[in-house]
Amino acid sequence: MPQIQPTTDPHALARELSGKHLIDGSLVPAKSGKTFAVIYPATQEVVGEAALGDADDVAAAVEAAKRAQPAWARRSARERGKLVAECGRALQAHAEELGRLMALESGKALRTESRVEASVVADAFTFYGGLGSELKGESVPFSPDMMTVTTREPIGVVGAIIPWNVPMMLMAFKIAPALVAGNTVVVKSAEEAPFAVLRICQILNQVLPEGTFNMLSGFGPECGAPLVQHPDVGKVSFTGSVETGKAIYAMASEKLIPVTLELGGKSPMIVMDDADLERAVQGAITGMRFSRQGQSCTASSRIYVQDKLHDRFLDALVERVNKMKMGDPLAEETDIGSIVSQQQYDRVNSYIQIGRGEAGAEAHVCSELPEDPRLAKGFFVQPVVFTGLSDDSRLTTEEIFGPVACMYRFDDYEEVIQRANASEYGLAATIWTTDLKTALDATRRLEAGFVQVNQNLVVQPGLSYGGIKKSGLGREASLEAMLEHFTHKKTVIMNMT
Ligand code: TXE
Repeated sequence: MPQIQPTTDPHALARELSGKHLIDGSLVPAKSGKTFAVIYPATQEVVGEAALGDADDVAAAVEAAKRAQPAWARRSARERGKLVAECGRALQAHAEELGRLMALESGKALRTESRVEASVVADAFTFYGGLGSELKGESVPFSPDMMTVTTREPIGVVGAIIPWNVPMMLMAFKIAPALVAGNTVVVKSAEEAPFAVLRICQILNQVLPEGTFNMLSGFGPECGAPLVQHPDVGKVSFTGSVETGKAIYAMASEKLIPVTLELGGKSPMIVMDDADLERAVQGAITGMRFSRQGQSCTASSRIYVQDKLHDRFLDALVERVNKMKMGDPLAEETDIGSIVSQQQYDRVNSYIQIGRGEAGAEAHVCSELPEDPRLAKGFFVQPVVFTGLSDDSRLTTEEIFGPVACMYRFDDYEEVIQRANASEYGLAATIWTTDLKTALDATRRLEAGFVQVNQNLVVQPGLSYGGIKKSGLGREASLEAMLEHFTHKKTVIMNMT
């Protein structure tokens, strides 16, 4: 396989990757020959055509993965790990190109978002590559005449379905552990952002054996559903909406296969009166992922600020967000890029309209829309901080997935814990306080899979990540994720008598 060279022109790369799946080590067109358009959401210009996958393409990709799996599983876990770590190094060499391609197809700003995502991807491969020797079992002292041990076995072919908001990172958190564990993989990319992940596959393809890793582009019902339903797919890992997660869970239940579901959130951020104001405001900006137009499942979209600090916090937040520059996602000076698609743009705007119409609610609109006429058709939404929303407002209860922060005033700690937990979701939560006792109590009582005190770190390789309640099932990004979600445990009993 000739080594592919990094390029800095994302437009040329999108054209080069157009019309292709990656199956069995080769870039191939869809069996139907059909494609669909991919746009630059900052301008709506068509940047390429992705292969339109369907059940026939799924069949070919799963067959390739199934054929490759036994030989891959026969390699030692450490050897698989070494190859996965080598993928990490290759991806690092392509990080800039991947960041640029991501900015082009998703509208996420290059400097603040897309480039950062590309480096986490390389990091995830490096992290999991080092975990080969952790695929170990236990010895159980069951009887003096018997040797009783458990081993970790690969599941077989894993199906991964990814969304468009951080597709490269979410793909890495699925496929790197799956591969180290001895599985082979078929990924379906998100229709909005198929090229950067396809480029990653091309890079992996230089290192990994043919068929271990396959990628299809296409739409959910036509390409995602057949992948979940395919009889040879033994596990599905999905990130996306609650509705689609439920549909995938139902399909998987027909086959009785395990699933991991990461389904978004409505994460609370609690700011106590004694918090460090500066840090908390910065935490709200990072936590809301304004730089990604709020398109984050962990977004701190419900911000509860205690009475005494409330007004100062609001002023400081609005002032800071006002300083963020919205503009061309590919330009270095841009802090905030565009929303990913017309559909998401309409959806976010409809929530803003609902909020504006709510009695007592006030919208504090921040930052400026880009003036550049080239971006006139782009899906840019000005960040909004709402105050005065009711606890049962749709903006309080539903995931908006846009740059819309909802801020609430509270007086009493017990009251705010209840309000924070009064959500169908349970992905992330943060508390900001200088009182250790309050901090510790909150970490115990907040209903979320990921709780942080005085910080808002993004997902990192090594830290288990996932939600409770409607935020999903299972964990990602950690050693536990590899062991629990990409292997099955086998008990082996040897009678020595
Ligand atoms: O999600 P979908 P969409 C939330 C967020 C967003 C909303 C809608 O609130 O506004 O979901 O986004 C594939 N069988 N999140 O419509 O439909 C689809 O092709 C198999 C939160 O983009 O869930 C894509 O690859 N697959 C989230 C993936 O599922 C199917 C990230 C996600 O699409 C399918 C994204 C089917 N029947 C959106 N239907 C997070 N947790 O971070 C669709 N897909």
